[in-house]
Amino acid sequence: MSSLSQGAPAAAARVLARADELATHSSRPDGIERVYLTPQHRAVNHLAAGWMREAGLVSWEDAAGNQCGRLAGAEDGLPAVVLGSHLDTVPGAGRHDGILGVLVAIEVASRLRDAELPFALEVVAFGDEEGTRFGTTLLGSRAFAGSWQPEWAGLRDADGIRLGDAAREFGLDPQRIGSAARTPEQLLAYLEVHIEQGPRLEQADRALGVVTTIAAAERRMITFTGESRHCATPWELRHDALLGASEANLAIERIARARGSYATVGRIQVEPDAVNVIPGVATFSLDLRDETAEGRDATWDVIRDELQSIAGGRGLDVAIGTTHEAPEVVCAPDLRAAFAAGIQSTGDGAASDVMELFSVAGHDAMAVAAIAPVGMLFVRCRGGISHHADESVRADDVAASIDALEVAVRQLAAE
Ligand code: HGY
Ligand code: MN
Ligand code: MN
Ligand code: MN
Repeated sequence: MSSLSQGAPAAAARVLARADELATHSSRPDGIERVYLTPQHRAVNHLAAGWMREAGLVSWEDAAGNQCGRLAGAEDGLPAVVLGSHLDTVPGAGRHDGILGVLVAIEVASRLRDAELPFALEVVAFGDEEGTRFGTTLLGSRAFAGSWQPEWAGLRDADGIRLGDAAREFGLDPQRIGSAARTPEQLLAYLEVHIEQGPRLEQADRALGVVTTIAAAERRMITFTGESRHCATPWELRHDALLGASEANLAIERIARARGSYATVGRIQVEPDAVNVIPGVATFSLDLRDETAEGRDATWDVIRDELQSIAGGRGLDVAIGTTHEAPEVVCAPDLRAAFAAGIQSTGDGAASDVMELFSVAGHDAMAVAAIAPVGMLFVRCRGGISHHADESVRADDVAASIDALEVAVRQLAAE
């Protein structure tokens, strides 16, 4: 990569060092897990606030626990271009998913602190993108985008703690989380830098890529109910819920692969969970995605019919609950062009032939799209590995992403 800015390598080194520091704030000794409204969330908000202030931003924590920073534009009260991503993680996470976008944004804000932009420049570190603790997703960015649901205060984590009580413990007023909402008038655009979490950039030997759309996604909890019986029960009298769920899992894989959708089963729970008792109840989560809501829904229709057929064939009941639904999000053409110019400035191809790709992974941009045009820049990650400790990025790619984001923001300022 020939045309990096002079300060880019040092900025990239600072981003990687800060990512290492954030990684030390984990609720588990054996790896990274940092979830919403916990002491670890508090610790990384504090670090991010300090780095934002060092960069010249005014920093505050909003009513939903998102850490925000703002650089005023040429005048006060201007609408903002927001740069952001999330600081929470999945269990056993890597150190760059979400974190990279927040740290790169802080670097770019620091570079533009005296630029007298025709808009305010904000950095937002969202507190709950993954939904690890309470099972939903995008809680921080949905509050930011005005789509917080008051009933979410009643969500419970694996220990039975209500989100509202956790929020109070964290120092927030659970009744006011929704007041974190921004309005469309306050935002001009949202730009997010994120690791690709897939192998396509690496396979194409590209450092950076522009995101076209973010996949349509749905999350469901599926419960098969049969009869819990002694393991001495003859085969012909059994109604084994776990065998029904197991057959369903393999059918989901077969159907989704054949249709080019992405499906992942997890959070499997069995009752009673004993060695010598036939499971009467088996529950699992299903995360289903496709490039469009139409494609996702068509795949779901086939899966749902197959679940009914499996249940019928085994004398089971099947119940389905939807816990999350998001249509695909199309990234704004002018933001895609701004990122293309940014990539071109780093020497990673001409603007006309930058790599464009759709995001299978979900991102905070999906929520913010409700109130602002969004754009995303993907950064190559080794082997496409993510949601795993082996997640890693190259320093020169991080350097390029900082330059590309700065050029993109400057291009918006020049428009
Ligand atoms: O689920 C996702 O794709 C994101 O990592 N939250
Ligand atoms: Mn993630
Ligand atoms: Mn992420
Ligand atoms: Mn017995």
